[in-house]
Amino acid sequence: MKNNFKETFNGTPILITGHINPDGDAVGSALALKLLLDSLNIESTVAFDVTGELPSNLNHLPFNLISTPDKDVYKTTYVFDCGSSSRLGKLESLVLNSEKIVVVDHHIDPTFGDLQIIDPKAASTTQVLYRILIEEDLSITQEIADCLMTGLITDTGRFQYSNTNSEVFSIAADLMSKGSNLSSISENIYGSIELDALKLQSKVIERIELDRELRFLHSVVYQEDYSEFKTTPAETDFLIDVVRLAKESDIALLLKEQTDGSFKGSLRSRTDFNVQQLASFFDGGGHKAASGFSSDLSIDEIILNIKNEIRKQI
Ligand SMILES: [Mn+2]
Repeated sequence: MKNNFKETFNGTPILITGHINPDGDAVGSALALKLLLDSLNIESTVAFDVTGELPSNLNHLPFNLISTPDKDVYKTTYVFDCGSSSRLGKLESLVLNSEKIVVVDHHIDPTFGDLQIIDPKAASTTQVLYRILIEEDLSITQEIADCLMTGLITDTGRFQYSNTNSEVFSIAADLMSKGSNLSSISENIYGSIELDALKLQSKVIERIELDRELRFLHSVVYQEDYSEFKTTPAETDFLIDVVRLAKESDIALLLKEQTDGSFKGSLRSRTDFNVQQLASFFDGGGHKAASGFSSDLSIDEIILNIKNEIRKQI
């Protein structure tokens, strides 16, 4: 299947973006395209709606290429790893105003975009982008390979989640042959955490509550934790991976209080249980094994609703 992706490069000016507070997959795919367009001498702007700073464990990526939009209208906008336009945050109207929106993603059924290159079965958006680059005979430099590898590593949880299939390893192998440094990227993403953020981990573990019957557990990070532990939300993405470790649970939830008192929830499943359905109860989204949502409800109400939804599924 030909997507004629290359032809879309003609519609300048170009904006490249992804979901609000982008993760390794969103930033990785956006910067991979930026590097490619730079190498072809095609001007483009990469921008995201970010609360605070991007996580430092992704700073092996060329963050210096990220800027702010300086035009009122872009002819072509590329959107990565973003299933719904509301997840673009404050860039939403700018994106929707552009003449052509190209959505590259692995979420189910994106609700927007003129050209959608989607594979919900792909482990990461960078996997979908990799296929396009190969198909269109576009060159993958070492820097681009590092960007693509980052999305592959983060969205498969270091090649461990159930979305890790043989194609993922084939792509990783090819990216390594193109010079991508798997071990140093993995070290930056997973092997090094700010000491202050690490200390907060003990508090979050202490707060874990387990429902043995539902095999569901949850914990919470409050706003005041960030000041007490001198850290920021961007440095605490790893906490859900700690919370989900408990053997007694199949479904894990970490709630993070936002500045306005609402909560952001990260959900993980270690079985066939589909946490995306839990997230969609709150109009959130994601994948079967990892999803997220936002809610204005209290913690107790959120937990109550989640438990009810779990009971419906099991
Ligand atoms: Mn993704």
